[in-house]
Amino acid sequence: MKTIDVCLSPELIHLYPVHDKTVVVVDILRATSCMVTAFAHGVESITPFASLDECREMKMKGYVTSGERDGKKVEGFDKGNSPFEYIGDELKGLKIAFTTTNGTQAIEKSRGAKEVIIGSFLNLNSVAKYLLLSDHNVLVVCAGWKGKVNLEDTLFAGALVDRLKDYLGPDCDAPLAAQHLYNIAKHDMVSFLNTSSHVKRLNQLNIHDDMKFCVTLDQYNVLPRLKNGELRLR
Ligand code: 3SL
Repeated sequence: MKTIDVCLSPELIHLYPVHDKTVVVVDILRATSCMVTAFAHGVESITPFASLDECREMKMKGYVTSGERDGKKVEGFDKGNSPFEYIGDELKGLKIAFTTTNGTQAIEKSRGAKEVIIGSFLNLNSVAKYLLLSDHNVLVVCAGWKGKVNLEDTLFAGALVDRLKDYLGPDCDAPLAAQHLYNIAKHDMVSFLNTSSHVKRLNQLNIHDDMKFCVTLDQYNVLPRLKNGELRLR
């Protein structure tokens, strides 16, 4: 049986050999939810950057610059980190350079993996279907918040473990813990997340609707994959 494991923070990734694994990077609030939404609306590619400066320089090469620091759009960038900014035809066929506080850092730390794919509740079914057909063991890398564990990424990991439970066995206790948490929360994730640290942070920025949207299941049938440093659908 193939296995599934969960790395609850990118700071723990050194504990997991990834060279032979499919890594699913998740940052529910809000980086990977934005990426999935952007691809579902026709974006050609997203190049993730850890640093602001590298990302900013891509503007000169014709890229749309997107991202945030501490939840706020970066000054001078074209787009921020709300999924609603990626809905519609405006970005169809365009290339995006993206940098965020945690999500793109988690992608950067996962680069040694056999393959890297992007997960969110919005494309949970596409992720699960792909992993079922893949030959590799799976590691879910939760972006967390500045190295700390968060509830929303852990819930996604639990949802994925739950969907795949008949086909992929847990590799340690983190997938089991995430699955238990998801089963407690699944009937009302919005209320469950209400006291979470990042939802409190986002509420201060008045973006409660983003959170509700980001916990919607199976909204889009897309699977972004990292190839040669950029995310694409093929
Ligand atoms: O850290 C990230 O990658 C962001 O998704 C954080 S925020 O939701 O924009 O605050």
